[in-house]
Amino acid sequence: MKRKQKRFLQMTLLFTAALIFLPDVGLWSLYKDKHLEKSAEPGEQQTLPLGMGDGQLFTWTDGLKRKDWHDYESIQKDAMRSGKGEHGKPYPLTEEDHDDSAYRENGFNIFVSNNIALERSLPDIRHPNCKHKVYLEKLPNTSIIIPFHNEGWTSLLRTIHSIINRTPDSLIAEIILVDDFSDREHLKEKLEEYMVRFAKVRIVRTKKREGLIRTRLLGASLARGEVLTFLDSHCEVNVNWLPPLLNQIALNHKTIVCPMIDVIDHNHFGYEAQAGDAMRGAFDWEMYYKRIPIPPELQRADPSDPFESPVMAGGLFAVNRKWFWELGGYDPGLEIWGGEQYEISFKVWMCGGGMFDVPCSRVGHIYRKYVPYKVPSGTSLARLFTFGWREDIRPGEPLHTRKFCFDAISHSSPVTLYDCHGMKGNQHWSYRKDKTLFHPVSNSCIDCNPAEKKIFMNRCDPLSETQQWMFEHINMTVLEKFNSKASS
Ligand code: UD2
Ligand code: MN
Repeated sequence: MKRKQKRFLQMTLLFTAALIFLPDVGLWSLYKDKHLEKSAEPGEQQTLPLGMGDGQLFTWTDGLKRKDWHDYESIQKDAMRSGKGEHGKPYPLTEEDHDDSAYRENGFNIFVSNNIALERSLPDIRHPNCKHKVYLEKLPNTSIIIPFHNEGWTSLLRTIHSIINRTPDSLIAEIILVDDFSDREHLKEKLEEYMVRFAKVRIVRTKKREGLIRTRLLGASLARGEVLTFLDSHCEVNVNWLPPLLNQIALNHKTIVCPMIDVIDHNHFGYEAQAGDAMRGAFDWEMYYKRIPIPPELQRADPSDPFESPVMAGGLFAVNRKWFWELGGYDPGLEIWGGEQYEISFKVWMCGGGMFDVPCSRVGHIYRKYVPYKVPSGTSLARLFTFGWREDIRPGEPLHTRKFCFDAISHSSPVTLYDCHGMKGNQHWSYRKDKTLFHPVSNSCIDCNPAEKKIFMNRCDPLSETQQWMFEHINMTVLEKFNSKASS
């Protein structure tokens, strides 16, 4: 073959190879776009093969452009880190480090917090599918609102550093630290001086102790971002945590979204998922927040997709700012701590919105050993609503905050009031359809002597007038289920 011909052939081959394999211009890119257009349902998130996300835009059949929001530079930097507590590993504790004095001020081990890096790395424990998800190219920006009351210095700083390092700057409108009348010295000028290095951080302070609900409200009232994102003051956000939250709100603004809340151990600061990981929020008769498994009929084909949750844990969520105020924000009458998560959750559902947990967004939170801060005297944290039916019987107001319960020890004993123990047993009562109050332990019913104004236990006799009681607001389904359980 002549030299010229050979060169020509070489060039042709090279050109063809380029056409096929170059990521942005070649046939490959044509194939890729077509493939994406075909396989994506409108509004659905798309899974991409590895390595396809570098700054490219993908157009969906809904006409919206999406991109890979991962910050690979920061991921790389995190991967290189080494030291105690890095990659979310437990800090190696000695006996002395465990001393109770380390916990007293914060409810978690501040010694350990002080000894691990403020910019420590975390393990990426998201579902593998999250690595390939793309989100809207145009996402709303957000004000990140962090209320704090006497927070530890390093736990607060680590919260901010993790946000700055793991959040695309263009998505942060501002970070508002709202001080709820703390008295610790490090939270005054020292904090202001430290935060000067972060252009987007603002510090505002309440004029008296308001509690976390009104403190969040103050932050929200000053916020200018399109979305409000609330976090506790002892969190560490994980890789690419924000885009999946904002994406869900961008698709429907009447949406509240929560990240998966991971556990930062209050002893050694090891980082891990909560037991059972993705679960739905619920509450019990005492209004205690609970997590329950996602029922089979609600399992999604892709477990990394957002799923609906009836109530949120409380502290970590994002919401469209205008919609938050349309919902009326929080009830400002709620004191210090607790209950606000039910109020906002119920309003979301009752006002035609929805609430989602987003598995591809993960944020670590230090669950304390005990509550370290003082609650002003006379403040009731339990003023809420209540349910009209339960297994024990408590006298007084219908809020069930009294701590005395009906108690009987035998089939003929008087009915006494005793501290509620919640262990059923002698305080376990059945409201029966025949209007008697049955006591499974003694196999007898509550009877009374109106003349002597006394109540006592007696052999059950549904025909006896003195054993007839008035029940209000009965849920027959629950009642029957309960009675059948009690008798079996
Ligand atoms: C959970 C929530 C929390 C909140 C609370 C009440 C999570 C992870 N945490 O308990 O966000 O919803 O339930 O329902 O979902 N704070 C103040 N003023 C106060 C008391 C607290 O500003 O008087 C701050 C505190 O510094 C923290 C936040 O409010 O940043 C939440 O308080 P917490 O951490 O004591 O509540 P937590 O996590 O036990
Ligand atoms: Mn907290």
